[in-house]
Amino acid sequence: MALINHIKQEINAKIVYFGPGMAGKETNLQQVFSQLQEKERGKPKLMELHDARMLFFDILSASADSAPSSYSLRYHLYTLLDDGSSTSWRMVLKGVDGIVFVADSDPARMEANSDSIRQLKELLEEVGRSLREIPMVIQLNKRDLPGASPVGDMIGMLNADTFRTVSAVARSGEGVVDTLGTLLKLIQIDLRQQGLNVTDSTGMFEKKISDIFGSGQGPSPAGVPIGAPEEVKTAHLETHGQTVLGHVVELGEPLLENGVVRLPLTVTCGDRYQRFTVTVSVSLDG
Ligand SMILES: Nc1nc2c(ncn2[C@@H]2O[C@H](COP(=O)(O)OP(=O)(O)O)[C@@H](O)[C@H]2O)c(=O)[nH]1
Ligand SMILES: [Mg+2]
Repeated sequence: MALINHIKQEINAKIVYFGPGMAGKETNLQQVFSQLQEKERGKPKLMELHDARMLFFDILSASADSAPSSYSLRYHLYTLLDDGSSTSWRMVLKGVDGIVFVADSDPARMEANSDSIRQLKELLEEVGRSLREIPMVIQLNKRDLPGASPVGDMIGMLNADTFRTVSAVARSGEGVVDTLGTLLKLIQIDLRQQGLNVTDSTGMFEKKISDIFGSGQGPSPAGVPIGAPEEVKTAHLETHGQTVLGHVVELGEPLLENGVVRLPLTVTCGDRYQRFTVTVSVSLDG
């Protein structure tokens, strides 16, 4: 599902942090962002959806030492800041290449964790996808809580024995990079299985995160905190799929940003597809 830009020799992979409200999804993204320098990540953006706000930014796994024929990877990290309805999550999950499921170790949140993973399965099934084909890491967050649910119990309750799990204290940064690094490796394996020649996991980002975080220790602040992300708005347009000469043309959620409207288009023919963005500048004096 990853979007490939042959001109830039770049593969774009979408990562969604999913989980019940207050489990620590936003905290994870904050920690990742704050550890990276400006050249290693894009601007953080915030978009109002129907009933939640979506936070996203991208990070680049550049490949100084890789073969010139291999593509570098740009990872786009997304989450919802609030609880979020199925409608909002459905939009966030569109075209996802990898998932971090953030579970809350608070014993009072065990039912919320189970409900959330069930919701995730249902949302993916609705669009013909399944957790069996999408790389996913389960993060057991808030391990610092006194009386945190035992790891084994949580794995049992989440039916998570077939997934990689990482224990974390996202608030202090512990386990945040381990979680993301574990997922990046799974995504790279998945992309190679799809026949893509991707940079191996010694890319700049992976090296950098292991340098700054050491071996699973807490972070030493390097970059800047996420601060106030730039607000982007969705334009109000009807979007629906259309069939043109056997190609299905689907218009994604339009983005309105600094007087520019970006229209994501996906053109599908059989099992092949290509994504485009139509950019239109808007001025008031026309
Ligand atoms: N004790 C504890 N609290 C955490 C941890 N990670 C996040 N929190 C807190 O949990 C609350 C919800 O976090 P947030 O990232 O907004 O959760 P989200 O709703 O899943 O995005 C905040 O008050 C965080 O400070 C953790 O590892 N331990
Ligand atoms: Mg929050």
